[in-house]
Amino acid sequence: MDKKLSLEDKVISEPNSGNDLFKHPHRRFNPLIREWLIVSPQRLKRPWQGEVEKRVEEEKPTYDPACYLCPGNERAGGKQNPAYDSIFIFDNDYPALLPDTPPAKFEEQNLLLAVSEYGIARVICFSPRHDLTLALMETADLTRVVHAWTEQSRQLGDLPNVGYVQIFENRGAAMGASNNHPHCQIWGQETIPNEPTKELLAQADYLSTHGNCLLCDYTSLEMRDGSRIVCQNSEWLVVVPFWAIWPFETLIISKSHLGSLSDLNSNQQETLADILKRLTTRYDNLFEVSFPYSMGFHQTPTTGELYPAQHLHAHFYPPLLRSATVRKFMVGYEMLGNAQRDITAESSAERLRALSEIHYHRAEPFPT
Ligand code: H2U
Ligand code: ZN
Repeated sequence: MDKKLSLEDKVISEPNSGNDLFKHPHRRFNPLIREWLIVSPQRLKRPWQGEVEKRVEEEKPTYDPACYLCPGNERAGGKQNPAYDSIFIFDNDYPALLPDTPPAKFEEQNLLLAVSEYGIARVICFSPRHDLTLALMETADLTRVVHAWTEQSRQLGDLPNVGYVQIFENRGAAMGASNNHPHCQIWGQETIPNEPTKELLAQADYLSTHGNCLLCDYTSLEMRDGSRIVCQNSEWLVVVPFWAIWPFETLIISKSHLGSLSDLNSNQQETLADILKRLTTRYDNLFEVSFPYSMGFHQTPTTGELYPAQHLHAHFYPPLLRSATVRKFMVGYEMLGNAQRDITAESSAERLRALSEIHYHRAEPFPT
């Protein structure tokens, strides 16, 4: 090759067309954050000699006397949990952000910049049962979790100093979760964090250029195409996004143009619970292990401004790659260049789609 080809010089290909773009190294664009990633499907043939973690799945008790989050137990900070029987919400004993932060700012030569940040951090325990996960909870109980998310989003978002509410769950030691008890965190903070900021700008630009919502258009496209769909119900679509970075990354998108969890009606709350259970069950069934992930919702900021382009969605970022013991690391090229994946989004979606929605723990044993 004696000159660099421009994007215009490259042959336009249809997905699965004769020129096999998706079988060779290629770049894909993430329109939500306007960043590229590299897809290298040919690398799946390489041998693996890296770390192999032992898969140890010990039976968990329904109540753990040593757990900081189980009902009736004393927490690390010395407070005692009530004997709760459903959802339990408390202010984080070790919050990253504090409500009594004095406002202050520091700047030097446009090179050093620091600004105080106000915030409130809470923990939401999903269930009194230590041994459960979203996948193992009943849909009715999951609906109560969704209801707590909507109520907390509304409550924190209504506070005068809160401009953004971030809900997230770290599940499993592989993702740094400090506790096995089913729980998530919710932070209400003054400013909009980096990831939603990138998405909000991209969605606003898309709306002003195309006159439509980015994720409404993307939802229609994926529903027409079908190759990246994992599962869906009347209100929610789950896809491995075209631009997924993590091997089995998924995006849950509301089929209606809603901005926030606090906009959900009761049917949308119930159907969100249904789709969460179905997706997390598929994840667990993939390698027959309690699947680790970080997940969270991106919703409308509560700064008081209008964000008509913002479309409610949840990201699931699971690290497992080819088994219960081999995970993807975001290191090397990814720290210094950009994200890269081997398995294509379409093949990940195909594998997730083929899995049962009956959890392997709950499945009937095979007849012998
Ligand atoms: P993670 O599993 O995502 O780390 O969330 C657990 C949170 O629970 C963590 O932020 C808090 C930690 O500060 N926590 C308490 O507030 N009290 C405790 O007794 C234990 C953990
Ligand atoms: Zn517990």
